[in-house]
Amino acid sequence: MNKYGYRFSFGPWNIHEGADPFGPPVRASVTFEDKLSVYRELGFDAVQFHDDDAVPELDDLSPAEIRQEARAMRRKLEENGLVAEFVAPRLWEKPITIDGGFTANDPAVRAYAIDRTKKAVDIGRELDTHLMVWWLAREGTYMREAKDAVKATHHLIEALNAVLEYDPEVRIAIEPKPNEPMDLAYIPTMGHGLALGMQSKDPARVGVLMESAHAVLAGLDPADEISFALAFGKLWSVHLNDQNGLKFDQDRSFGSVDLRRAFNQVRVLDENRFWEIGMIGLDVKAIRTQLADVSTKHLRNSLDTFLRLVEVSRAIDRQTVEELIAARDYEELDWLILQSLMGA
Ligand code: GLO
Ligand code: MG
Repeated sequence: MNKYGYRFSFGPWNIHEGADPFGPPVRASVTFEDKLSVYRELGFDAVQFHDDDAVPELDDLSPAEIRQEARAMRRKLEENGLVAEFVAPRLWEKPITIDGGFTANDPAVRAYAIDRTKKAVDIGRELDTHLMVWWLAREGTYMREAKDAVKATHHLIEALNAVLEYDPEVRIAIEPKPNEPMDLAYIPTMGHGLALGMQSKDPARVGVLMESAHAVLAGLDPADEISFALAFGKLWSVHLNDQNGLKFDQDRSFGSVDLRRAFNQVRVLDENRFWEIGMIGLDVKAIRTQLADVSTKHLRNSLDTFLRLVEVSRAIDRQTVEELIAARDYEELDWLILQSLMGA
């Protein structure tokens, strides 16, 4: 924990081998244990888990075996002075979920997706977190005519209800993304995620996670997406990162593309005391060219950028800002912000 009371998290997938669709891995794999040992060194408090990061091959294990492995993972966390932020069901890698899980046309696949998600809930209980994240990777289409979007939306609500019923304590944060891997995703924005949650049986237990790159890919401003969810008390986690325009999901270091955009995300989180609400999750990737022994710098940079921007935001004179707003002198306000970001 830092002096502002923020807690930081990232997922084991954020230390990675650097493969891309055009080339093989360029860095050796780091074992899960070695990854765990760098969290504290880098100033992080918590681990974001996919269900199979915590319990590999869980599809082949009995419920009792799953719980046992999850408990062993919890001990590893404790040994490293860490906690779990959330568990996310990984529904996008298995061949049977090639055309979606919750929204697959095949009812057997939909049943698998719900069942797998319940296993992820069990893992969360053992890891002492009730927060789940649903990144709805393949819930969409490559071909618009391939699924009935009305039915698919109902299937998503059915899945929410089944999981909310399964565990009265679980809270589900939907992580919207407009595309990739699918061409068209069904839940592209905060608004879609929130609307879906409101249709569930227990809207109080469905919220959202805002990822900066996903908002940019949807043509939206991440700070406004954050604010919209905060206004309803529904922002339960964030994946801060950066994104250079409308292209593949880049997961660049926070603030590395557009510092003003990063500043505004920090500003709205800080003005709304987010440190009392949730953790600052980072979902950042080292670029492919980075050598293995220095391949955690994207995490260090992102965390430091966040904390530096908290300082910048708090140092801006409120009174001056209010006077400029009252005078509608937004050009001077612009200059005040730019000067602050330039360290003037
Ligand atoms: C991909 C998503 C992905 C999720 C993670 C947690 O675009 O951002 O990294 O955040 O799988 O569910
Ligand atoms: Mg993410």
